[in-house]
Amino acid sequence: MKTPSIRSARAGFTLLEVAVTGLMLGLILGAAALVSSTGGQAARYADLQSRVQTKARRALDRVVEQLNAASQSQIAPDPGAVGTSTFSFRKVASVSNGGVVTFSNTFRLDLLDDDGEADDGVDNDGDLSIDEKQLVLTLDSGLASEKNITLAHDVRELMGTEIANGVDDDGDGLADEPGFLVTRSGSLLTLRLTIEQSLADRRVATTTLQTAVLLRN
Ligand SMILES: [Ca+2]
Ligand SMILES: [Ca+2]
Ligand SMILES: [Ca+2]
Ligand SMILES: [Ca+2]
Repeated sequence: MKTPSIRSARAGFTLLEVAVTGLMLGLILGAAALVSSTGGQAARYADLQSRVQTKARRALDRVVEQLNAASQSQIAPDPGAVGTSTFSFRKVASVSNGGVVTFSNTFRLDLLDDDGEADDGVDNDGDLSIDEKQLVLTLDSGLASEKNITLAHDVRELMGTEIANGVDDDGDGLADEPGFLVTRSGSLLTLRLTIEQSLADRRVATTTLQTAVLLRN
């Protein structure tokens, strides 16, 4: 009488063990998939942050390279303390023994609508950024040889954490300043640039960098 009941109980445990094992396996696989998916998203975001930082650094490096030897007397309009994101400049090309200075052709920096984007409060190109800009350098401005070079795409419409509200959100003394801004104090130009891009899941990577250039007389 004992044997069948033990066998039956034994068979019962086996089925229960199978069920528990199956459940645990399911949970483990589910957790692993979740970790893998979360890890993938985190990696994609870290990659985007890295690319946005690199893009901002390279763009500012190129602007600084172009402004090397720019003359303080040849910047128009004068950025002053309020700043500007669009200006022309000329570099000191040579200085004669008698002190006569000659200047280069005119360069210009412009903050223009990014490719496929219009300044209309809407994300026209579907990249989740609204009214983003591109920073464009013009060589030989006003001449037949004039040439445009884009130094950076995905420039945020406004600097850093600024939103269009007439208020200075980031506390730098300027309200609603653009995502690329140059100010001047004495012979020192200060340049700031914000690059921003989003992932499809709407996570946003933003980098704001600042650098300075010493102008020639
Ligand atoms: Ca856009
Ligand atoms: Ca737009
Ligand atoms: Ca501000
Ligand atoms: Ca603001």
